[in-house]
Amino acid sequence: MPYDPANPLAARAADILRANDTGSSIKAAPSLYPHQWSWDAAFISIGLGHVDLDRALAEMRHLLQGQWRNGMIPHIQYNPDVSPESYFPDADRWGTRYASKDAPQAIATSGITQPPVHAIAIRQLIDIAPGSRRGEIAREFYQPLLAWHRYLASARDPENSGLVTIVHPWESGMDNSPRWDAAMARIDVPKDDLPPYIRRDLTHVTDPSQRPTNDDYDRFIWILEVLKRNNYRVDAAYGKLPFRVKDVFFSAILVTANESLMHIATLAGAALEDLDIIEEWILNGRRGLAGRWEDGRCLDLDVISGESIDVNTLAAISPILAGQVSPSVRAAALKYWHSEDMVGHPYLKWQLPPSTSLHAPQFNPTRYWRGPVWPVINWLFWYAWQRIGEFDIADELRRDALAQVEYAGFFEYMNPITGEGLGSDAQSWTAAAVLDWLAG
Ligand code: 9WN
Repeated sequence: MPYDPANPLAARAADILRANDTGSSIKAAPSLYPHQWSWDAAFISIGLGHVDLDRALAEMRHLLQGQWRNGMIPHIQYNPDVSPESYFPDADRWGTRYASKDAPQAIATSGITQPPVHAIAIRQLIDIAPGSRRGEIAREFYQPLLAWHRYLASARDPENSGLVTIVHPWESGMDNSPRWDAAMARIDVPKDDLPPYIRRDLTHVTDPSQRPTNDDYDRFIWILEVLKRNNYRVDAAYGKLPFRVKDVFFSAILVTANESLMHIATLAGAALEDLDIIEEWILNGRRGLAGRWEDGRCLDLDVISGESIDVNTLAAISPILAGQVSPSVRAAALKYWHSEDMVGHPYLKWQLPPSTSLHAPQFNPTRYWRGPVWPVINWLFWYAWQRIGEFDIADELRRDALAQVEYAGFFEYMNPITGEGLGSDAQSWTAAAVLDWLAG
């Protein structure tokens, strides 16, 4: 079903994307996030494709202009027209063009990355494009996406485990999740060696308790500093980096993205050797995830301590994002999903997954990634349940997720108990998720 401007929710969603469009790229949110974020751009393109396919493709093209020579897609591409005072860390703080030979010189970017939703987005855009354009789109995006996935399979997996190592909590996309607490607590920030900074995020939210704490921020900025002093060479400096985690959520998205890449490769007429490589990445990723199951949950691995990260969050069922789940994985995921840790908790306003279990000691209904429901994450799990054939769950999820946005507005995240909208209003990826739900 194409975009229907007569549907008021769809029309509001499209208006948000239009209002956040700077002409060259779409801000992740009007004031809190005034630049182009990597996985936001991919989600935005998925929703925007229903309204304007060419604008959605242009969004991905713009993002890829900032791709590094080593294949990495940086997590932020800075808009040169936006004041450096509107977001911290600003482009100068990263200083990527001076510190790294791999970074683009003419475009300012951050020096870390985010989950690889991009091939999924391009595949979705190919699916809605007219048949006559599909090959052309595949050919345009195939090589950059292949280079991106190759970077993740090599620089980010020196162990060849099939799992991606993230080197900063921001790379996970779930930046302040309690999954990172133990690894973060170990980082002792040398305050006299941390160049001073001013947080800008707190000026854009009504209540600072919805955002990370100052101690968290010191650590976020200290890891940035260490990466910069190592010229953003994650491969060369791997053993020295203070935060290294095999992130199962990121790794599961990569498997799905590799399946999308396989489709794009085929349409683009890629060489057979390429298809073999992508197939091996998929199998290796699934093997890696299979090895992370403990007591019915799939757990991240703290590479530095060698320990599993035992926290009840939605990431525990990440392997369903990787598709083709075995009967035992499906059963474990279904059990966890319906349990009180997830959508089965009686206090929930809607049956939507909280980012952290209400039973977890770290649960906080209003703080960033520590409890709230994120519409964009609902979209990902809706997509995942459909892919593995759990259509009833997917339908219920879509219905409740739309009801939540109708109730709260297009917020970045919502209180799972009261339904109150939190973080940024007019968040682009929330609008995009709604557009895709209403189209499908
Ligand atoms: C840091 C833009 C981004 C999302 C992340 C979300 C939040 C940034 C921040 O906003 O992170 O990258 O400043 O808190 O956690 O997933 O991409 O929407």
